[in-house]
Amino acid sequence: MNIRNERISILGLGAMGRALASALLEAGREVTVWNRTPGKAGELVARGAREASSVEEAIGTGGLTVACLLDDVSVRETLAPAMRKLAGGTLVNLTSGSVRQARELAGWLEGHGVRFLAGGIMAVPPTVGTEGAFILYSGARDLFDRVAPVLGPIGRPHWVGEDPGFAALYDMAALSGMYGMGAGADHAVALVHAEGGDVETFKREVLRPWMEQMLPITVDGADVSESVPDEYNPAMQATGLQSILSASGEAGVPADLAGHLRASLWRMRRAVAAG
Ligand code: FVH
Repeated sequence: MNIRNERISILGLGAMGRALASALLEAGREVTVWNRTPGKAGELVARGAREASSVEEAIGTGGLTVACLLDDVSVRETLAPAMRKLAGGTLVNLTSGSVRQARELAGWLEGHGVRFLAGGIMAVPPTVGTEGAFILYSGARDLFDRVAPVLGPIGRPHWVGEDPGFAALYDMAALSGMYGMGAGADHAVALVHAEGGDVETFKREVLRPWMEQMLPITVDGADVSESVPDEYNPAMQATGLQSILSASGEAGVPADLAGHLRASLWRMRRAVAAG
């Protein structure tokens, strides 16, 4: 069989599971779907997917099993009764979780004779299968090489190492960056809204170009040490953040994020003062 035509079973038809199934069907893959609560497969079945009435039935269609469920607990609960069926097969877990959970899941599955690849989805449901989407994978390289062309249609496959915890590690770290950026953008918009500014004009003409200008500098400059670059004046930065706090207070907008950033800058100032 052409590897690209390997059958794929998807466990979980939440927003993400449905987007994955849709992208795979679009690419002509043979897809079987299962969801704990029935009734979510209608549109996918109309487009050619097969709906399984149990996890065992979904796994039993052969090929690759992909889990995209709420969390690690739901993955364990879903797979546990079906482990005998899964033995000798391959599971790709695209459910978000922690590094330890991924490593323990790998051990549990491998103990039952299941080959395992951990994943992290760098996309949201509407961007699955689009040019920018990519999927982090970690686990055995030979397994990644087999799986990558099969699951390629959901997003560019990117292997991050043999350690099954690494996909989760990079996933969580990247999400942390995204949430920080998102919280900053939300706070910016809340400020403009509270003081009577035109939010849409502000987003288009100020926030977006400003964040686009700063994004590469922010990512390249991210640092785990408390060292301070020569051109960076922590006293000025801390004073600037105090101005954001003041502006937030005047507008009646909570400023927890700016407060945390100011605390971090004061740590830097102390580090500089201590030599
Ligand atoms: N949606 C997103 O933007 C993000 C993007 C990055 C990756 N995440 C992760 O993807 C996993 C699934 O997310 P989702 O968006 O599909 O989530 P929901 O729409 O809430 O669907 C949850 C599915 O999980 C099933 N489920 C929940 N608990 C159990 C359980 N104990 N046993 C079996 N299945 C369970 C649920 O089934 P049901 O409620 O319909 O019966 C849904 O199929 C997730 O890890 C994100 O962090 C998405």
